[in-house]
Amino acid sequence: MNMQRIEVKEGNFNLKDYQEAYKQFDWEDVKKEFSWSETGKVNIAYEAVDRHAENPDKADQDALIYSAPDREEHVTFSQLKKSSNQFANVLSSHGIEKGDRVFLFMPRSPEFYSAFFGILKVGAIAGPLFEAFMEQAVRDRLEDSEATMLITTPELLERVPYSELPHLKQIVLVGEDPETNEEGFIDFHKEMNQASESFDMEWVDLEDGMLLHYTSGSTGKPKGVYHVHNAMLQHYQTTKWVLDVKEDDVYWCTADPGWVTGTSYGIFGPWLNGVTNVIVGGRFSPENWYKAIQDHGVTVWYSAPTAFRKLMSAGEEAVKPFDISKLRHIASVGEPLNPEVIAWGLDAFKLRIHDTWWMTETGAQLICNYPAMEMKPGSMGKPFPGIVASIIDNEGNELPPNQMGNLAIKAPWPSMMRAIWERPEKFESYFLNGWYISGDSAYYDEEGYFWFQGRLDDVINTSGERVGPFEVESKLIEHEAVAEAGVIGKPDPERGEIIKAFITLNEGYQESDELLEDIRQFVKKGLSAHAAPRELEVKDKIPKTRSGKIMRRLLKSWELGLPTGDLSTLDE
Ligand code: 6R9
Repeated sequence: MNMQRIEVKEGNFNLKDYQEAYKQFDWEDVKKEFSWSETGKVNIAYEAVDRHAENPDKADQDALIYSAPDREEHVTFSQLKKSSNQFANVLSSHGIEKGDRVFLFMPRSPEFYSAFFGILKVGAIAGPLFEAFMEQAVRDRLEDSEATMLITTPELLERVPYSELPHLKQIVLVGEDPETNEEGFIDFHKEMNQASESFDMEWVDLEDGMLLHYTSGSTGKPKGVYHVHNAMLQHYQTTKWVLDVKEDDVYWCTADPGWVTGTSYGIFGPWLNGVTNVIVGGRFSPENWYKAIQDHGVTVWYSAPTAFRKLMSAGEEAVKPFDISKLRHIASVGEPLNPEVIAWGLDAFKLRIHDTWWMTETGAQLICNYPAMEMKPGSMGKPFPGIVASIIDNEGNELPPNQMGNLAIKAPWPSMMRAIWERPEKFESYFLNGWYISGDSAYYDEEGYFWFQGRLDDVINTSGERVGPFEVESKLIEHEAVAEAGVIGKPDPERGEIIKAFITLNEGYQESDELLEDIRQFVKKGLSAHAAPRELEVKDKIPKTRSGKIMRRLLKSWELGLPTGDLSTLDE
């Protein structure tokens, strides 16, 4: 790799001195950006949609560009205000009130966003689900949240065991001609057509609930991460400074709203900033994605390492036929961003890919690379102003630079989860000495850059050396034959654990003993002898979650023949 650091460029966050900006920052100042700091009336739907619809300069700007193989639609802020009002009226007429849980189980579409904001406008709590969930995953989430209403499509209804969910009283069907004779079924289009376009918004408290995101740990059932309207402060400010949006940008976040990235930055971040938001339906392919960037003139793009790696493996040839010259800023989240991917981005797009670190529980970005900051490839960057991050030991003491430990954040911050649904003891277990414990292991260097090592459960201890799977995976994919890699520790009587790597090969490469040995030597020379995988196995696919995370615990269960635990978030 040729670059240790990559130089800065201009951005919204232009205060030359990060330390100074960090010291001066105050969340109280961000409040002044919102009208509720004067009126006292709060609803995130107002700030994201209605506020722009009421502004003559913005009302007719596209809020949404929806683009799927069979459908393309532009929705202005004014139209989104009206359609979400209509849905809020539908909800009200069926008795949905503040605090009720209303879940969405449907593909992204203009209807999805009208429904989503309709839910928020009545003060209810939205629960978005991945459309690919199967019955058990849907059941677990609706049961735990005691959701009273579900919005879904006739096609997906067969995966909803509604007769076995006593709290679920009503189902809204979004479809061409849904059969809604059964009691409790509501025809979305029919009722929307009859509903008024004006609605008296339910003004709520900053600390009132707006979102329930279910997330799976390595063990046990998925947990409901509960977020409140106050999160808007951080959605707004991080989108402005880290994703660097400006009013005339065309922004594309590739994440599904079933994943927190698809709500915090696929919905709230761009719209709180009044930016045109592109939503692309259909399947991933390098051609479809580059075409979307070209056709809609995308300027700011937020995606995930798994996608960038796929694009990288398709090669620079795949991007050549498309004009993506409007693109000016790229960011990444969900997994560590391999330095190799950053180097490739500099070649293929002539742009830096900015890594950002955060979690479902944190609600918004916490540790980031900013346009106006020097980047060290492989580092997730520095804490956002207003955020105190550190590395602590298991007793809650802060560690000095360059020591691996628990990545922790001083609680609270605006977008922090406020509860785990109905599980107060689980919520408490996240905190130690006033620190939120992320479950990730990391260290920071003398210059305050944070370096991700792995989920704590994933860190490998081989002959007394702690090895983060990420650095081994990153080195592996630098090898020309390797497309993707997942690395685990495999119990070994002599060494505690040995490193086992699962890899997929790039097109044109055949598995052979020589090739595997070559890859091993490549890691040994490039990283260290103790980090070189003792075992290498070629797979067709590396198992990943729907948000693109390598499921190392699944690789491990397979390897050891152990039960696989909750697999609801496993991608097909
Ligand atoms: C937003 C999101 C959270 C976990 C997190 C960490 C991993 C996310 C990362 C990253 C390294 C990054 N993660 N971003 N690891 N570098 N930039 O992904 O939320 O789905 O809850 O996952 O993802 O392990 O703890 P969520």
